[in-house]
Amino acid sequence: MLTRSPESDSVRQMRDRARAIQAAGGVQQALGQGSVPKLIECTLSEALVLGLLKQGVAKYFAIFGHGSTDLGNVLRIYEEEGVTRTINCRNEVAMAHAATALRWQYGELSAVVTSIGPGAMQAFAGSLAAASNGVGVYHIYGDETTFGEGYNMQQVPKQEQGLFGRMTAILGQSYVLHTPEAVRDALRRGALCVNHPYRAGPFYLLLPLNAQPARLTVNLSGLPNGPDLPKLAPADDTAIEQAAAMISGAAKVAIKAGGGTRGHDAAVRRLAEAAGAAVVLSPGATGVLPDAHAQNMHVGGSKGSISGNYAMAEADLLIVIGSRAVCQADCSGIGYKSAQAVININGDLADALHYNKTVALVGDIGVVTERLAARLGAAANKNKRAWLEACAAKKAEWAAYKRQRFECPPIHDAARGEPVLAQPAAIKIVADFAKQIDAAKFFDAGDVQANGFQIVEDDRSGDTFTETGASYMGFAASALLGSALAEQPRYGVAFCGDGSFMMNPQILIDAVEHGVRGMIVIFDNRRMAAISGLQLAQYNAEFRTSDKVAVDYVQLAASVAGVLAVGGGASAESLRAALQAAHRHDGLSVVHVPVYCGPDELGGLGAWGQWNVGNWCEDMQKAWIEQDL
Ligand SMILES: Cc1ncc(C[n+]2csc(CCOP(=O)(O)OP(=O)(O)O)c2C)c(N)n1
Ligand SMILES: [Mg+2]
Repeated sequence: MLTRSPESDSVRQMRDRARAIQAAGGVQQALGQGSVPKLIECTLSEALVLGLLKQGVAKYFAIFGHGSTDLGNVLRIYEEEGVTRTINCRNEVAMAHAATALRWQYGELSAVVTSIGPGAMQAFAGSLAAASNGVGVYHIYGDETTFGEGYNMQQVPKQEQGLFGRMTAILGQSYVLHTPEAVRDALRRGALCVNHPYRAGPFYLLLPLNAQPARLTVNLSGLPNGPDLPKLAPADDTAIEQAAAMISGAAKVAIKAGGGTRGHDAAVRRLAEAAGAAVVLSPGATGVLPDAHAQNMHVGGSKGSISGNYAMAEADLLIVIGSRAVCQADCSGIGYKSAQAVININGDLADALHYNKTVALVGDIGVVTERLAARLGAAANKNKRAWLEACAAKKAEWAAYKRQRFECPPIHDAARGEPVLAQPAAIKIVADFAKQIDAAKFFDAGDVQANGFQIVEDDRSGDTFTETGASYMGFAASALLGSALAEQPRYGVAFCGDGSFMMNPQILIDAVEHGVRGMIVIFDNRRMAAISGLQLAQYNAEFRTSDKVAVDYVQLAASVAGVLAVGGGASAESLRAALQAAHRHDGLSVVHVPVYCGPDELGGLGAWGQWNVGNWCEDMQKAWIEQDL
């Protein structure tokens, strides 16, 4: 039995501070009222919690260890006084994803807390998703002691100091809190990193075991708030006018809307309509233009679509907005075969100058896009009619192609010996259901993700969160946990492959423990089919991308008290019924859908672009060298 000893003076002082902050409604307010003095003496752990509070961070995802017990004790007391909330998780990769999703979906900034060593390594791995999608999250890891009295268990076993700090600094920005008073500087750097206007990412705070309980005098007024930055845009109209003239003079204009356009729906639409441009979406930008909008050509890129890739290949003028030109988005650099010039709208100088022949419009995407649209004359879109008609014909072709697959009856599956739904048909049913119940959709990797961004028909950004930056298997299911700490949680549906689900099944327990309402749909083709598909396409043979172990996912999920698990069956009707039953459950539900895998072409949605991978590299690179862009 664990017992608590009476609280020491220092703990009582900490509790009093927490109580005063709670009563005042925040650190700043408590300072204003004088209920907490500006200069206090406390531990580094508490100073960090107070500094984060000033930046609006009061939510923590944690797996504690010997590397974070002191910080854990502060979080316990602050939670008991109603100031912070900490939820305990079961896998650091999964909780890093949850924190990423909380910021990405709801805009709520939080911190991930781990122990030293393996816990930190796992959270660090998971933070690739935050880094790749430009999502700001604080990561706080226990770190080796600063006295160097000998190796600490779980540190990197080398005669070198600060190795975790160096490792993490490669992926994001990092600060080793070697000196407790440095917390002020660390939090100033962190605030900009996690709130950066166009390149936010993870900020790692390394907390040495012996520094956590070290006491310091901290000036609460001196701890930095989050940055309050104005939107930036070009100071004069020279480049905007140049871009407007290029648009008026071009016959075939395509806009490539990257992930940075999310949330700038109105500006993108206004520019597209004023410019008479076909809009091609990056996989992560579905919904930025309504699906049915005549100028929405759907996704374009290595996977792409008939219409999206047509518009990319044929456009003579390319307008890139908020894209960092990831291989999947621009066919590894050879997607714009006819483009004579580029207008690139981006906050980041390097991204804005990624292509040659570019007029770079550097600044806030919404502001710059609106300014360019306003500069276009009423006639700018008049000479684009033939182009938009050709694009519309391709969109109709893509719609018919998709419809054939959506309406495809169950196909005989060799592994199961019976007919089951093909993955595109099953995903479409679930995506339609999610729209009907106004749920957020999450995707992570594999054919489920690729088919997913080819299928979803969003009318605004913010309805789909597809982790296209890192395609991190396990993100989708884990992302549901973000809602556990959201102020106003929205029902979410995670679309998971069987392979991806088993990367992070911890959500089954975490979701119940922390009261998540949502659904996981497992599209089970008994393999990592996206990779089997690549192997077959490239080398005509698959290798080690499937196994022979039958798993009863319904029984597995149902073994967790509080989870409702249902079989989706083999038909559209049975799947719809299962989704309804699952949605009625007030908590986490899991729907298992067996899906077809095999050579039938109705089992997939095809790949319409190129990719610099495997045995395609030689041809791809030759084409890349020969093109000027
Ligand atoms: C953590 C992680 N490991 C490996 C990969 C490489 N990878 C991409 S898709 C994929 C297979 C996905 O299988 P599954 O989730 O079952 O989806 P399916 O393609 O079968 O629909 C793999 C191994 C990855 N993206 N993430
Ligand atoms: Mg699979």
